[in-house]
Amino acid sequence: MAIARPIRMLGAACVLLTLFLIFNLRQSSDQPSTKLTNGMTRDPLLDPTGEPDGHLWRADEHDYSPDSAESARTNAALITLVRNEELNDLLKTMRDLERTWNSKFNYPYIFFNDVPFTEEFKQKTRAATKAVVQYELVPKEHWEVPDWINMDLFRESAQMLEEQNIQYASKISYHQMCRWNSGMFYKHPALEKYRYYWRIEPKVQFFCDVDYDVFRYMEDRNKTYGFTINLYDAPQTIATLWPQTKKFLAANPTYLSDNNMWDWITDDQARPEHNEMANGYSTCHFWSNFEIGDLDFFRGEKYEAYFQHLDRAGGFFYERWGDAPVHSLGIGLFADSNNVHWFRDIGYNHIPYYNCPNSPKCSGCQAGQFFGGADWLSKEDCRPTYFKYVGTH
Ligand SMILES: Nc1nc2c(ncn2[C@@H]2O[C@H](COP(=O)(O)OP(=O)(O)OP(=O)(O)O)[C@@H](O)[C@H]2O)c(=O)[nH]1
Ligand SMILES: [Mg+2]
Repeated sequence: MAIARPIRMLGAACVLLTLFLIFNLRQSSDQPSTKLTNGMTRDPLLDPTGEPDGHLWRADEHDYSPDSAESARTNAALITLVRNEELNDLLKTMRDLERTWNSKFNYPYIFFNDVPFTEEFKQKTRAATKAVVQYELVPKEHWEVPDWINMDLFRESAQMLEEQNIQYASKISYHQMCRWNSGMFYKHPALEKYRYYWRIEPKVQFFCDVDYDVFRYMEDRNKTYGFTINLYDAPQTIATLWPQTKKFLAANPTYLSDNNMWDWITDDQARPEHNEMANGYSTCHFWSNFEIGDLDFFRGEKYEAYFQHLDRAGGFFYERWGDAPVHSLGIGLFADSNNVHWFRDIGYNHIPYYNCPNSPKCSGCQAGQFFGGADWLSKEDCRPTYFKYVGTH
């Protein structure tokens, strides 16, 4: 019996619709959460990710025992500014990092605090690792609000930021923390003998086994800075950071690196409204709750002069300049971009963003997932702009 033409048409339409739905479902499961732009249609973290090329230092080929005076460790430390109340979140982080990396290499931990650590904090963090652990008080003069800051002006500005829903705007300790992380941490005497640091925060997660010495990697390749996540900032918090930076550059034109990241810093295509509100700065930055860096860069003449200029300008208090955009501008302007490395193989999360590679060494995160939570978070991804202008190295 012949099937009526309208029924045939309906059948064909159903087949086409089903194929269309299958195609779309596959696309969205290939790319779980990120809307990439700038000509990038696929998250590079979906491609199989291995270790970096070249010689790597491994724990089974060298002496990395915790107390060895002759160990293969280079002069580097894991550093954390942390409050006593965050002990449990920090212990979780330490467990992750020990499991995936540090139980093999035993780099020392240095914990910093603006008040003394409790005995419980010391006892429990010591029990979480075989590595040496050190507890340091932040010197008062590194933490206190500088005397040129007008506290009435601070309160007024904080109020205005609060009205724009800027988190922690009136929390003075948050501003102090951002300033310390921007321009003070590398001046702490406990870091004097070290060249490299890896910054760790309570509550962050590590997902992938890393089987080589990342500090030796930095040293052998002459890397200045390593990151995992690249984001946009809230432009209201940094309205005058770029104008102040340009002022500093005008007075110190020779500081600019020949191979800098100017186009990433000043991009006005991907999010024009961000660039406008931040007066010429894209607001793109390395998310500094994870960073592996060369202290010699931060202690160097250029970055230190830059920090002094910013500190005098007052934006750590009158706005809410974060250490992430400040480090990023410093690195992006004064370092050689070939010496900045994306640690794509280090699976990482600080709520709500992820760096999650496609690798059998990882578990607990979804390859290519950039955020956890509401869809609008995908807008905060600045990696496409970074990859476009700087690269995926
Ligand atoms: N000792 C001490 N550590 C602090 C203080 N404020 C922040 N920190 C630490 O500084 C780091 C950054 O602070 P967070 O509160 O995590 O700031 P954030 O990452 O911008 O904010 P969240 O999104 O809430 O995590 C963390 O390691 C904190 O433990 C403080 O007043 N004293
Ligand atoms: Mg945090």
